[in-house]
Amino acid sequence: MEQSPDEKLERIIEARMKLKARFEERMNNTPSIADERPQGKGPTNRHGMPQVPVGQTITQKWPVLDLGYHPDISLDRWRLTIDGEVEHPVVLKWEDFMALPQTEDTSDFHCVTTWSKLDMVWKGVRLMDLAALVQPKETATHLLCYGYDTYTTNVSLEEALKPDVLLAHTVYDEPLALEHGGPARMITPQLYAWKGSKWIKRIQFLPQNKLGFWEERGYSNTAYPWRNDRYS
Ligand SMILES: Nc1nc2c(c(=O)[nH]1)N[C@H]1C(S)=C(S)[C@@H](COP(=O)(O)O)O[C@H]1N2
Ligand SMILES: [Mo]
Repeated sequence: MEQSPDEKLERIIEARMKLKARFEERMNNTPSIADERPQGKGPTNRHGMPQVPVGQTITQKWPVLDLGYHPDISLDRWRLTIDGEVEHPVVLKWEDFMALPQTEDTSDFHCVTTWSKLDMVWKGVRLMDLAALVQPKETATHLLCYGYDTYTTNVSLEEALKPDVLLAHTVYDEPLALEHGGPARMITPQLYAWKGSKWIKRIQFLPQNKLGFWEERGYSNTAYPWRNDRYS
């Protein structure tokens, strides 16, 4: 039977509570929150880390970094598949995605090529809320995210379910530009930014780790900015 919007929201909220209980301790023990000797400088950020991670320089501009191909997906052709090790795989259309709980958050963006952009104002859907929608099985441990440009990148669930991980469609109150991954991209403020796929098309839950595009080419599997964890 079709669920009403209220029933859907209820289900997401309940599933979110369960996921939080299941992952909270692991999330709080990740290096970007729990490291006793984080490397970096400046005042502490909201996770207790120095604002500027080791080896990073602050930029006001926002450079564009990708494989050189910017796939232009119109909103009516846009689809987001969430599948793999989950109870309820879905293919979302743009309207379905925008009907999910929306989150605004201000966070920092750390690129492995040594620039950081602070206090970026994002709006989008929490990865946690998408996970609550599809309900990862007990066996799920990692995500592999796919972009419309053929990019892939992997993230562990204890990183992906953090509250600042968004599928963002808006930045500084404007629709996300194509060159920055619009209409929707993932962001991972507590990891180097290559972990956030631009032009996101598919999120696959996996029962084990699987390396993505850069991870297969010598970038770190884990990508912790306050450990200078750039290469494997
Ligand atoms: N789909 C896709 N996502 C991607 C990339 C890419 O090439 N393709 N590059 C990554 C890298 S290396 C970085 S640093 C950031 C850059 O995002 P920006 O171009 O908006 O600054 O996107 C990441 N996400
Ligand atoms: Mo990057």
